[in-house]
Amino acid sequence: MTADEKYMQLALDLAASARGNTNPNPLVGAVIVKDGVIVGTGLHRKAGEPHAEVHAFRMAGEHAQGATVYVTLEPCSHYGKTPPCANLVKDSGVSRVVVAMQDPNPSVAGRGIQLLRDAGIEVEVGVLEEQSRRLNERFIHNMLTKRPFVLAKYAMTLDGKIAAHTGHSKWVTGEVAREDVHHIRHEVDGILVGVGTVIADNPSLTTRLKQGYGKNPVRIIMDSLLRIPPHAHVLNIEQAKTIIVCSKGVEQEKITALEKKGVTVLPVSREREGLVIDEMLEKLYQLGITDILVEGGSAVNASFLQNGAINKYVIYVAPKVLGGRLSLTPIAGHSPTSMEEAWDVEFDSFDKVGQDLRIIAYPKKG
Ligand code: AOF
Ligand code: ZN
Repeated sequence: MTADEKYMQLALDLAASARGNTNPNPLVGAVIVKDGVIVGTGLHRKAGEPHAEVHAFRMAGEHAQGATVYVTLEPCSHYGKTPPCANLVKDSGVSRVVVAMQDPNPSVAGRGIQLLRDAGIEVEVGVLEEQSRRLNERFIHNMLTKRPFVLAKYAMTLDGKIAAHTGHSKWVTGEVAREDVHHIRHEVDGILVGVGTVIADNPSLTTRLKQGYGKNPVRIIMDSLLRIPPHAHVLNIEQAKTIIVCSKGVEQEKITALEKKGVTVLPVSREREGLVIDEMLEKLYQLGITDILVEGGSAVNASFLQNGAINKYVIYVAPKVLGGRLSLTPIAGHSPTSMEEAWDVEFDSFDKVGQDLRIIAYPKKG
């Protein structure tokens, strides 16, 4: 690792520590180094609070003169909730700026870098860029598509089953893997299941972490005909907010009854295969949902897959073999006739979590 990479890695680590707290804003870290000494560090902790650079320059004070600043994202050039950081960097007296990646936000998009270069400051872009892109995969997707970033999560046996044919599935994975899922729930804005899962399991879809600090995502239930049972746990909005996505044209009385409970009802168009996924995602983004953990069942997973709407897979594999022609599998939907119809993915990582494996994969690009 070069010295630049070492300091950028520190900035990335600082940024990552706020994972789940900055939505809809990105995760950003900054490190200021003068003569080999770290004189300032900062990170963006929460949307609406100061940007990473502000904290770092406050700490560095006059030591910023002639220093190098490392930032994981191009300093902003716009007046948002806070004034532009590029001006702050320009006026700080630093002599060199190292940036991991350009800001995909159309209000910035290279203008921050240009402003600094125009001021005669040396700017280097692209140090640990790939890591920075991974760190802000959700933010980048939001900026480019105006849709939430979708994570598909399921837990299966070694032979690819998620439940017995009766629907019994408690439990596929062990305690450590299940706790891991609660960490993801804490980080995302929304958690989505189909009404079939609500009817079968009556889950509460809240975050239950041993440490006790978990935030609850908004619960999103796909229920085109509003079949949700009146006493479903997810209709108790004292625990967490709930959005029920139904088909346009369902009876108004059903909608009103749910709205009286404090639930948001979101009608979207319906096509032969079910609710129109892209329209739903667009509307959810407009409601402020920047990422969604899709927790099934297999019909819901299939509609996301078939619409090319899965952005990341988080898959747990348990050291168990269930067998059974009628056992349930993670993704249902229409049955392909050949392997050519398979969706290609790329493995990113695999880890052991307790007794189980966790595989992270991404849809293959291009
Ligand atoms: C952050 N934190 O450390 C940096 C950001 O609404 P605002 O004023 O907070 O601006 C948010 C935008 O600022 C964000 O979309 C990104 O383009 C840019 N940089 N944002 O939240 C930071 N450096
Ligand atoms: Zn800024």
